[in-house]
Amino acid sequence: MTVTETQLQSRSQSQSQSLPANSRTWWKESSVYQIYPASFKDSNGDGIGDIPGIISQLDYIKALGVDVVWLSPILQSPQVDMGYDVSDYYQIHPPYGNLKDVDMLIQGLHARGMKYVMDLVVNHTSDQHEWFKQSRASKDNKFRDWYIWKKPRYTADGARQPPNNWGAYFGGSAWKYDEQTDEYFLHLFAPEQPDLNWENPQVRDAVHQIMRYWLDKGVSGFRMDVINFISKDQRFPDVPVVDPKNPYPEGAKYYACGPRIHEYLQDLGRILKEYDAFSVGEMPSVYDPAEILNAVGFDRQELGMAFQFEIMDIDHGPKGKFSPGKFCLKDLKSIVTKWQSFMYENNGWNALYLENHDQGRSISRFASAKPEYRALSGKMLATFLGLQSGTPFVYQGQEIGMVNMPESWDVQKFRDLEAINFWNEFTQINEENAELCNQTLKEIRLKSRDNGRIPIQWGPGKFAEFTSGTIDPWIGVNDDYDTWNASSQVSDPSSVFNYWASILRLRRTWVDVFVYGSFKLIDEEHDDLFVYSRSLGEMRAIVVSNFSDKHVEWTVASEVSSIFAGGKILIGNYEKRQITGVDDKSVVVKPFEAFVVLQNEPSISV
Ligand code: TEU
Ligand code: CA
Repeated sequence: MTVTETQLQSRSQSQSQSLPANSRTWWKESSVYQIYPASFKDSNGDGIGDIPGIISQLDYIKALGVDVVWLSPILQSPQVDMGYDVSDYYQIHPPYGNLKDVDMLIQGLHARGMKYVMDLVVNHTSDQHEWFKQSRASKDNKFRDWYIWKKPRYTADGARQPPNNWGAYFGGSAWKYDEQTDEYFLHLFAPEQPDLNWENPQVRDAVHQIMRYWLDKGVSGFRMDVINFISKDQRFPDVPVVDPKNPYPEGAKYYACGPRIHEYLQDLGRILKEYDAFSVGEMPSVYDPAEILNAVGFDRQELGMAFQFEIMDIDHGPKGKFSPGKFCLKDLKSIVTKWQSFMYENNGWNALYLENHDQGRSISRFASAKPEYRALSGKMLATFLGLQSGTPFVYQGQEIGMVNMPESWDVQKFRDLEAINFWNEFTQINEENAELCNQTLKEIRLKSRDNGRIPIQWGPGKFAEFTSGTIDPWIGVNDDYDTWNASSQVSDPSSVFNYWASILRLRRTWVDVFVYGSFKLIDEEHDDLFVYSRSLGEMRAIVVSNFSDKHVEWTVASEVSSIFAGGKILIGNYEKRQITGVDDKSVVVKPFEAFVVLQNEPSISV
């Protein structure tokens, strides 16, 4: 239930007198929709999503009410890591389309008042990039120093070893031996993704040139892939081995926000500022807001915002992503409060997200995909995330409540090298322990990247109408598309799609409160409810989210009881949510219920 557009529109004008604590800019007032091109819409029947397919859905994206569209990589790539292995920064991956299609996409977005943000993958390239082919050709090739080459180490009995013990994110050592020149090269991800050597000014210049080329073509900014990994500790020291079963521990302490990171980001920031461009840096393995503030502080002129991974890593166990960990609301409260308060108080900015192409679906992970709770959960999570301080990111399919792959899917249906490599290695080491393998498979199904790469469900027709052809899509389609699809939701005012659209509209309308307002956690100790307030000047909103399947009798915290009395419900995911009068000391919050109460809305003539 939402107030009418007219009411909302006329209210926004009366707010602008209040001066927010934080600097104002367009990308803080924007929301972003992330598209994974291979899985969005296939226009030519080859089972692979493509740019013309995206163009065919621009009105759908516009109807959601987002301002920016970020595409995961579309540049030429052998697709070892779905385009996060670029072999040519100036050409488009042919199955996705060509440069003309990109021009059409940019025109189509601009015509609808939206912008295109490109995924910039410059911590590493593909091993098929011409730079790397040259670099590996010989030690005196002029591209040798564009990558990170080191001599082998040897054990006492002469066995050749990698230069250090860092592990790669997709398994094994982060170093690959190259016979031709008797040296190892660094690859933090797959061996087909050699890390660029940012110490080399020619590498930095080449990246600056790539950025300018695409900005001049009408791209409005960048999502920067693992951009905090580009500066490595040049000593390349070993990491202490804690688990003898894992000889290659993660070396992030020696490359996450490394020694020269801010020097490099200042260079990028100068280019971004020239174009008033959008920027979001992906920054894994950094949990200290102060460290990220050094990159996203408004006065730092480096990046606009960053994806931190604390929420994404919240249910990782002690042995990493696919080891059992437990999602706990109290942890979520402390993480969100830390980032919301810190960035507000320090003129930084948050990138708000609960899903992307690397993560399990948030309804399955943090709420409930059970039929009776699925839509409620999608709307509750939209309320919880979408009204925080920061720029909200909606990942394709999240707006229609897509959930994880079916439990019945066999490992043969997995497509992502991260899960496949991990599962193959894990079952080899633990083949006698069936119970442990089954438990791990359950964790993979919950958190695997494939969950976010299942084709978008457009309609009830074959292959969920993702493809026009008869060729099977490159990855399986979920088995719930006959009832969960975009076409049934766009025209349904009570759908998850239209609820997301209402949340984004609330942000646009109550800019002072929901974009620039302060954040305060309410009732910190509650086990099931996440309640927070947003305020600026006299205006205050209370956002209530029930993360449980229980009816919760909530004794309204005294600090908000007055709002409950005099406030107005702006939105809720249950019909006819009534709020208590000031003399009622409690309110019953229903399973996965969310609602928002606004107090002291400026008096307006409607
Ligand atoms: O992901 C970086 C990253 O940290 C991932 O390893 C992430 O932690 C993991 O996928 C979670 O399971 C970026 C891209 O988003 C990812 O798709 C790429 O595979 C990776 O970089 C290498 O480019
Ligand atoms: Ca296609």
